[in-house]
Amino acid sequence: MRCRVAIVGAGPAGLLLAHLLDAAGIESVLIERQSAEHVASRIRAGILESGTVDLLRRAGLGDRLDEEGMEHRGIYLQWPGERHHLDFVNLAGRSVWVYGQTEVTKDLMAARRRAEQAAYYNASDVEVHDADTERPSVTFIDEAGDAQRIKAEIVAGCDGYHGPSKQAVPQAVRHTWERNYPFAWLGILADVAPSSNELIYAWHPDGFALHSMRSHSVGRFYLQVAPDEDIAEWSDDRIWHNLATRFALDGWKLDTGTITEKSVLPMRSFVTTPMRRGRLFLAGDAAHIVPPTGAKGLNLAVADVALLSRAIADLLLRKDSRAADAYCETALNRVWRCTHFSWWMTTMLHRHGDDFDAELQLSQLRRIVDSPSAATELAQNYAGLPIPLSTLD
Ligand code: RFL
Ligand code: PHB
Repeated sequence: MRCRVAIVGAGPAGLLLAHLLDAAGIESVLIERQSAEHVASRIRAGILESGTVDLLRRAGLGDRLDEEGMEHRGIYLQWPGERHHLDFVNLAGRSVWVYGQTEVTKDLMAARRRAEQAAYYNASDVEVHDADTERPSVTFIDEAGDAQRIKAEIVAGCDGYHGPSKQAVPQAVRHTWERNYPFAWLGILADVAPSSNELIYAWHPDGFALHSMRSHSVGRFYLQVAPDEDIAEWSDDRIWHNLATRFALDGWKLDTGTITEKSVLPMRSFVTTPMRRGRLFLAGDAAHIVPPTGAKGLNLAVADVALLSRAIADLLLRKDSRAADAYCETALNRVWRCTHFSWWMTTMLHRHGDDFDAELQLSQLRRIVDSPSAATELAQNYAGLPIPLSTLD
C-alpha cells in the first residue's frame, strides 16, 4: 500500500498529526500496536496549556473541551503550615485547562473516524525501513495476521518511549541524555469532588503530594513513593491517610471517596537527537520524556506536532524543505526548556537528599511566593510558550 505519510503510533502525537495533515489535504495511515479501546482508556496527563487549547479549538476539536474542561487561573504551592496561590493570568497573561489526555484522545479518535482515513490497530512487529532514502516504508503484521508494507513519502515516529521508530536512526549518529529519579508517583483516580478549586503542589517531609482533578466529581491525586514501591502495600485507607497528612492545613479538609484506579509511575527525563533522519521525523515521547511535575509531556507532544505538520505540508505541497530542515533544532529548543522546567519542579518539590537539600527547597519555594519575578518565571513556564505555527496557520 502507498500513502503520503505513515504515522507510527496513535497516541495524542500521532492522532493530532494525522488530523492537522488532513486539514491541509494530506492523507496518512496510522499504525498502532495497541487496540483502539486500550488507547482510548489510558489514564495519563491532565493539564493543557492555553496554547494547546487554542490549537485544539482551531482544529475543530474544542466542543467537548469547552463544555467539560475546567479553566484554572493558576496553582497552589504548599509546604507545612502554608499554602499560596500563584495566579498565572496575572503573572503571565495565560491560564491552563483541566481536560484529561483520555478525553483529548477520544476527541482525536472520533475526528479520525470522521475523516475516514486508514488506521491499523493491534499491529505487531512494526519496523521502519529506508529512512535515509526518498522511499521509506513501514512493515508490520496486521490484526488478521497478514504482513503489510506501507510505502510512504514521509514516516512520522510518534510511537512513544518504547516504540521502534528511533531505532531507525543509526546508533552512530544518535545522542541520548537520560536521568532516572530516585522516586516514583503513586497515582489514584477517585470518585470525589475536588477539595480545592485549583491544583495543589505540596512539599512535605514525608514526600511530595499533588491534588489534581478530572472533573467536578472525579479527583486525581499523586503521592511520592519509592521507585520499587509495591502497590499491594497501599490500602485505600493508607493512601487517604498519607494524602491528608501531606496536604494538612488549618481550616481545610480533604474529602475522600471511592478509589477507582491505582498505579505507580516511574519518573524520568530523556532526550534523544536527532529528531529527524532523512524522511523519518520523531515527535512527542518517541524523542523525549519529562517527569510529570511540570505537566509538560502532552503539551510538548502537541507543540512538536504543530511544527512537524507545517514542515511536512511545506515539503510535500510546496517542495519547500526549510521548515523540515529546521525541525530538529526548533523543536529541541522547546524540548530543553521544558526538560529544564520539569527537572526543576521535580527536584524542588520531591524529598531527596538530606536536611540541607530540604532547607534549600523550602528557601526556593518561599522565594517563588515572595518575589514577583520568581513567580513569573514559574508561571510563564507552566502556562507554556506559544505553540508553533501549524497547518492551520
Ligand atoms: P504516547 O501517548 O506514549 O503514544 C505513543 C503511541 O505509540 C504506540 N506504540 C506503537 N505503535 C506501533 N508500533 C509499536 N511498536 C509501538 N510502540 C508504541 C503506543 O501504544 C502509543 O499509543 O506518546 P505521545 O503520543 O507522544 O504522547 C505523549 C504523552 O502521552 C505523554 O507525554 C504524557 O502522557 C506523559 N505523562 C504525563 N504527562 C503529564 O504531563 N502529566 C501526567 O500526569 C502524565 N502521566 C504520562 C503519565 C505518561 C505515562 N506513561 C507513558 C508511562 C502517565 C503515564 C503512565
Ligand atoms: C494530572 O492531573 O494527571 C496531573 C496534573 C498536573 C501534573 C501532573 C499530572 O503536574
